[in-house]
Amino acid sequence: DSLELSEAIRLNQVGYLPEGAKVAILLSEESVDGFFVWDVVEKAVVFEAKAKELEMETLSGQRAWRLDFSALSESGTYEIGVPGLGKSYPFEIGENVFGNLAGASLKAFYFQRASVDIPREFGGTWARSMGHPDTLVRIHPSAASATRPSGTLVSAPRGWYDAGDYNKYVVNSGITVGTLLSLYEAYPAFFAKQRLNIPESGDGVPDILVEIAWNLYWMLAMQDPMDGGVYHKLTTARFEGLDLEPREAVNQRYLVQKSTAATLDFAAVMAQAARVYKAFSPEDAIGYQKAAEKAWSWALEHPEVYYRQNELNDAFDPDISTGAYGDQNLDDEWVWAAAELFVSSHNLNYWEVLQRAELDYRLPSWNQVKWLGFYSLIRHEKSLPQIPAEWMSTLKINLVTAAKSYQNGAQSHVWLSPMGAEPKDFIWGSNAVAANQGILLLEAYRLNGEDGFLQGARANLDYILGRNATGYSYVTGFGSKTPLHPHHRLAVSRQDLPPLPGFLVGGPNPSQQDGCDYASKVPDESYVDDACSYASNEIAINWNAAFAYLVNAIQATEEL
Ligand code: G3I
Ligand code: 9MR
Repeated sequence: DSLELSEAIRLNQVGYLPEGAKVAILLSEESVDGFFVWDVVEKAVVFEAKAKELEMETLSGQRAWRLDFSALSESGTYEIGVPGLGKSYPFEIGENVFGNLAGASLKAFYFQRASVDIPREFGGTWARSMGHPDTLVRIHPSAASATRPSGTLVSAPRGWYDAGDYNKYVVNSGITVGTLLSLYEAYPAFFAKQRLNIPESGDGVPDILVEIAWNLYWMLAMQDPMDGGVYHKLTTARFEGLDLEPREAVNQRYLVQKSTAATLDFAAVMAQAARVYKAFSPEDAIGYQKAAEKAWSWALEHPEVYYRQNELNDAFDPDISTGAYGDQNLDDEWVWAAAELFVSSHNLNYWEVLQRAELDYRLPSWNQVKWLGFYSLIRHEKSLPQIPAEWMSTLKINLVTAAKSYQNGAQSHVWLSPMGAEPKDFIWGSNAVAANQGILLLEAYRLNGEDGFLQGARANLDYILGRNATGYSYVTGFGSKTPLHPHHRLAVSRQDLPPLPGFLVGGPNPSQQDGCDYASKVPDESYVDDACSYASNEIAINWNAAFAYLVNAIQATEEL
């Protein structure tokens, strides 16, 4: 009880579910004997065990010890104590330990809404005035067409801000919405009950779907009604100042060039939305399906319209310097769109495209969306008798094999999570790599019920929430040591408030493209909680979607 706090004890700062693995990692060059778990409320030691030295060292060469208290399953609030060394941050054990976090990870999307006030009733401390009505968006010369010449004003309101910036990008919106719709499709019973306290709540539609519809409304307006092509993004020419509130960020916004990537991602999302919303708003569902088919037709006619921002700037004014999301390989976008359209329509034309696809596993990211489509095929397998059993079984074997290899990776390094086994995991947005690995493991668990896959997914949640090389719980507002200065305009412009809660920051990224002042270059330590750092400390909707999937699915699985 009299021990001082020690940051050398790394653990999930939110907590652990009652059954299953509960492990903390202690960094210590000195030999460690035992540890204990202290019940903060009862003021009593409730568990004692030996620390076990790990064979591996951290990437920066520190000695590490495994503190395993899996046998403790009683609900409560605890701290870990190591005699002579210190105590951990507090954490909980309980059946609903991730319930609030699961909700907050989705409520975060509400805070990202463009074109609307966030009133106190729903935003609490983070109430704010609306910004970006987006009713007078200008057609950029790169997007000019006969019916919409350069300078034409188009209305494309609502949607979510992409990230720390205020722009809206179709490609990144695509994977975000696809991930969230799949989360709903995988665990509908859980979402029938979950409440997010958002304005349109309570009319029989699950809140997660209500929130997603806010973004679908905007996405529909990104399609040119004349030809079905989809504009790549809605953006200011340059990023707005970092300290501007939405209402103060008033530079002209543009619709920029149509692209095949945006159009295919749009087709995928709209096709998935068509089947998901059918039961709740049949008219919207019909509109989504039509939009998807129209987009697909445009893509067939324009299969190679890439978004290349430098070339665009050579040809048109004003120059555009905001997020590019410029993907130069669209094989995976075709597969994703074809898969979602096939699941929703059963039209064999789409199956022909799928048939030609390579079935190798690829971890999803904004520029690699193939397995969003394959997860959907697997999820809907029973309603797709047209697919040959052998093809389907190869797909599932590839999924399980990939999951197995991530699961094995967890034994190879100090943090005992699938995340971090490979240095290549540490890219811009590495925390979303962890989340997407977790999603894969959960998909594998759904396929064959092997407990190791579920434990692997949970280990990545442990990693994200504090059992890692920096000791941060990487989600704003959840945990004891958590980002206070995210690269998030909504937060930077309101220094009087704590950062908005429920946001996953990008995480360790040794490329350090922002040139900020990092304390370490070691891949898993290369993170700085400074608003300067867009390469390690920004927030983004695609990352939050993957995280929301992970934490909601883990909580949902516990409640099944
Ligand atoms: O594709 C190459 C790969 O071949 C190479 O091996 C690897 C080595 O690092 O780099 C890969 O390219 C990276 C690319 O992402 C794809 O992963 C680039 O280095 C990296 O700089 C790039 O980062 C992207 C970043 O924008 C800069 O363009 C992030 O993924 C992306 O999440 C981020 O998105 C931004 C938006 O542009 C603007 N809004 C905020 C958002 C989040 O930061
Ligand atoms: O705020 C921008 C962030 O959303 C992007 O991810 C990042 C990389 O494209 O760029 C940030 O904007 C910075 C710009 O690139 C360079 N000048 C400083 C800007 C931050 O205020």
